[in-house]
Amino acid sequence: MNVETKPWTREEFEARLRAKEKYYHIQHPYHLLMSEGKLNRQQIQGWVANRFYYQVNIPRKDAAVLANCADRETRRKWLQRILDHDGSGDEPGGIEAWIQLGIACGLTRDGLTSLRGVLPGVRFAVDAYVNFARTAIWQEAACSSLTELFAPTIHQQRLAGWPDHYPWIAAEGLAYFRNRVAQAGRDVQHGLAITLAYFKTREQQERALDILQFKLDILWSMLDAMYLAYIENKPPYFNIRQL
Ligand code: AHQ
Repeated sequence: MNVETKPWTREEFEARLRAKEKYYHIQHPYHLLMSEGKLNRQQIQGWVANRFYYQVNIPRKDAAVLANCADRETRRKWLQRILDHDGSGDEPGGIEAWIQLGIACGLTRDGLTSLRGVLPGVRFAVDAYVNFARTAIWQEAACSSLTELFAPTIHQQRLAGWPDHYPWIAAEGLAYFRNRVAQAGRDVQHGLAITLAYFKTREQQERALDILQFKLDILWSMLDAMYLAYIENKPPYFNIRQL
């Protein structure tokens, strides 16, 4: 078997997955401005309103994974992701926490849930993620969630920086980020175990890296749309004279 077709060891495969961190959206100019405290109120509100579309679609993405998965043990674990976002029992869940973030940023519950502010480019990227989870085999959808390998850092960066950079946002609004650090860590252990166990041949391992890059592209493209609209002030049709 020549070098180009020999499967990577489990350790090498995991290292190559983790090496994709350099493409994570923490490096996107929008996020860099955010972490430096350089976004104004409207630019923060725009980000929160657009990311809300991503958040409300995560449980639907995860329900698609469940629907495609015949393995009861996997479903029992994967189900927790839906409960984390939709809430269960007395737990209001992550979608409610994101609404609280929006309210802390000066948005309204109705404004957020109406999805009126969602940019076309954000909608296309998020819908591509949900549709991928609906049509791919569940192991490939599980692999696409591995961008969360890199998520704890980005949530911790917000928790550390926002109080100083954006003192106008009430501290309780940051609860989503606080809850997500631990949840992301737990979810990613499960997603990584599935990925390292399923993608065995070199061709499959290369496919896994392509799937992770596809998801990184989704996160990056969302911020591209927001950058054009809220930093460059060139939202869709900005140059079309309104009759
Ligand atoms: O808040 C986030 C979240 O709930 C999820 C679920 C997970 C998935 O299944 O793809 N990915 C994800 C992410 C969340 N927050 C993003 C952020 O930057 O706040 C990061 C994102 C991810 O890394 O995929």
